[in-house]
Amino acid sequence: NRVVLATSNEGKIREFTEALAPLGWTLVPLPRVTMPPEDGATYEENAALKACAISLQTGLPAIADDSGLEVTALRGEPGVYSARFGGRKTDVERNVYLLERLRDAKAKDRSAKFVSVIVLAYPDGHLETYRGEAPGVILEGPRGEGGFGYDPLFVPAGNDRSFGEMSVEEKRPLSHRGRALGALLDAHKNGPPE
Ligand code: ITT
Repeated sequence: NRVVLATSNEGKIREFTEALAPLGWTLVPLPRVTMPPEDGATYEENAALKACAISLQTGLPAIADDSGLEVTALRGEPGVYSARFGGRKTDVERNVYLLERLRDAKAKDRSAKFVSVIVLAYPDGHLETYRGEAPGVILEGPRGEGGFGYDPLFVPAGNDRSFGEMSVEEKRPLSHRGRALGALLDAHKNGPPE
């Protein structure tokens, strides 16, 4: 029941590890393998690219997540390009850039949504795909030290704290990844992947 976690993003690793614990799968860290370029046009394509490549190279089932933030006033940017928004290298630089873009656009609409697509790929080529979304708003400035990526700027709908102010456990039921993982957990209640 070994499954490779096909991500090198520390924040995702923390969230997957916490959420998948009840399944009792042994999560294998991403070995030193060649990750394919993420050149798909959709989260689904990119998640499948990552999960399939790792499953084929390791001979084990592999789970990958492709995700992004879609900002209404920026017509859905950065979307699938969230990890390299504006060519900025770090989370903090991308957060600063996002705030600049919203200021330049004189955006009154601060609404946005996070999207996560999780693909579980098997060495025989079989794929399972799960999608989750989280609507919310973008703050005027960062709040909180937790989470990763755009978390300090994002307040999920119906809440008053940002993802950056929440623990992994608090973020999960409200987040895109937590929702996609919920569907995966439901589908695997009766045992691990073979
Ligand atoms: P892997 O491909 O190794 O999984 P990555 O960070 O490159 O890692 P993505 O291509 O899916 O992953 O990029 C998604 C980006 O969207 C991520 O780097 C964050 O900037 C942002 N993001 C996704 N989910 C997020 C979350 O829950 N909280 C904050 N930012 C998130």
